[in-house]
Amino acid sequence: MRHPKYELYYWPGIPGRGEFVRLAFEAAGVPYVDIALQKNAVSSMMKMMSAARVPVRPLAPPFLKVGGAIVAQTSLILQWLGPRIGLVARDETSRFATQQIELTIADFLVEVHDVHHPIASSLYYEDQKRESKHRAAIFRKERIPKYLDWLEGILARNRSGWLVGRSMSYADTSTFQVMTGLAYAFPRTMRRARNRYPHLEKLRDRVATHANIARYLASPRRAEFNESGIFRHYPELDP
Ligand SMILES: N[C@@H](CCC(=O)N[C@@H](CS)C(=O)NCC(=O)O)C(=O)O
Repeated sequence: MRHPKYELYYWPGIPGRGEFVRLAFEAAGVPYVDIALQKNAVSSMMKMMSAARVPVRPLAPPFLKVGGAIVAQTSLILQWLGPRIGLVARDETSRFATQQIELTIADFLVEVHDVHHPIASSLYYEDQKRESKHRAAIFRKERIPKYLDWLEGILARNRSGWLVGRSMSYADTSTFQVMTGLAYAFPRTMRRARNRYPHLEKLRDRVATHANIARYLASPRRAEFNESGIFRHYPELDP
């Protein structure tokens, strides 16, 4: 199948929200140009955001450029891309269900980010540590179970082992990224909760061992978690 040239614009050096789009391309085995891996990635991205000849320019990365069109917003990028790269079911009900999960994951990502930046993204973590600690305690106790119990319940009801329908979708690759990100940022919390999410753990392993994803994870293209991204490991936030 012939594909257009897909160019993914995102910050270099962090997985962030860009990784959710990368995982979709990698799972589908569809080639894409990762601008974050190129020289002058940030200036190319900034230029595209401020000067693209499109009626609606992106407010923030990630965004995808395909010919003269630009699609921003992670969930929308995946919704747009899913059918084009064969990473979502064909029927409308399943497509909406997949996107419902993706939008919910997007909500969760905001909360994950706000654990280490509860006051403002423009301030350093060090300047909001006290508030972070307070927020992290509630996040660990209430918010992780809220979202993961919900995902676990979907998997428990769908006998295929995937979140929607009978094959892997972008909701599965995104859930994989959430589970690995949480294990990186909150290893102690996640270890303690291990028995609570058997279906999610199985899904994470199933995605990780999918041939295309396994190849990607072992490649230098995989963006590793670090303390500049959304999922950050600060031991004091995961006692
Ligand atoms: N809702 C958007 C959020 C995009 C977003 O927050 N991007 C971050 C990086 S992951 C960013 O660069 N934000 C800059 C800003 O908000 O000023 C999405 O899901 O794509």
